[in-house]
Amino acid sequence: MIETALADPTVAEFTQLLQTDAYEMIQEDTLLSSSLWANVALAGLSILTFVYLGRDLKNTRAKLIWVAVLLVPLVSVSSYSSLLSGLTVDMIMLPDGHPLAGEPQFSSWGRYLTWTLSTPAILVGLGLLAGTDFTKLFAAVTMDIAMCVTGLAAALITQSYLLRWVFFGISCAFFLVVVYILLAEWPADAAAAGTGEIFGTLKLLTVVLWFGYPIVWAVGIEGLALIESAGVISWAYSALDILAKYVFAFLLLNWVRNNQDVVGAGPSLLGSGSDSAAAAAD
Ligand code: RET
Repeated sequence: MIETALADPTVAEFTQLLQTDAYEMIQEDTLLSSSLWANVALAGLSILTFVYLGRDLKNTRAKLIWVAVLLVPLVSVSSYSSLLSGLTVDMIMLPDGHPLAGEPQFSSWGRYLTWTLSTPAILVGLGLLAGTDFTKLFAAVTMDIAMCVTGLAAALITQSYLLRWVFFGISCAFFLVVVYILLAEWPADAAAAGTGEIFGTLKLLTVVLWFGYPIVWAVGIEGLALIESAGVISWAYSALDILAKYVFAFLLLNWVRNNQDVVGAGPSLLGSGSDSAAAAAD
């Protein structure tokens, strides 16, 4: 059956037509394309700034945080260029039951894909700042990747409206684990490492802004379609990105640069000794 569909030239032509439509839609929609260009420009500026700010970092942990922070605009510039070039956007047909079913709708699915790389970098930066251990960092990063991948699935499902929301729910569950780690686990680690104050500010910024993403998804074209303009939705994500990525990363790197001694004195990521050594000591 799949072979028959693929062999049918009308299916291939239809898909290609939708992709061409998506690319042309970006070019013709000033609101939409400006939301993408703004991020390409700011990501470029951030890369230059962060390279400059990281030039004389001394200790390993500070350098590691710098690598994580620098990854954020590096991924972003690739992400937004791919969106602009039409590579990671499509027109998709939403399933029956969806308020916009029956009409091809714009989807910038590449966003979810690139969050799979940028959000772990943010969490690695925060986890290192908090001086957390490898287990908690691993849990936060893997749950976060699962959140992005299931979010991508929710956005791409076209056969069932209900299934879109099921995947949205699964993604939210992973998200809540990340929020739990940020709010309940890492603050104590940060206080012990002497980075409690800056961690508190960045934690708050992160949690508040990250909640904005599922809200935009839910009210936008992908979800309930209360907002139907692809340009407005794209600007909402782009504005969140500007604050959650570049402003966040700048604040983190700037603090690390000015407090290298505190950062360097934090505990090792793998703890002070092995579990067997600890057990033997007990
Ligand atoms: C989705 C939809 C499904 C449910 C949830 C979502 C959460 C997304 C988040 C994205 C954060 C992105 C950032 C990017 C920076 O590069 C996938 C929208 C919970 C929290 C900070």
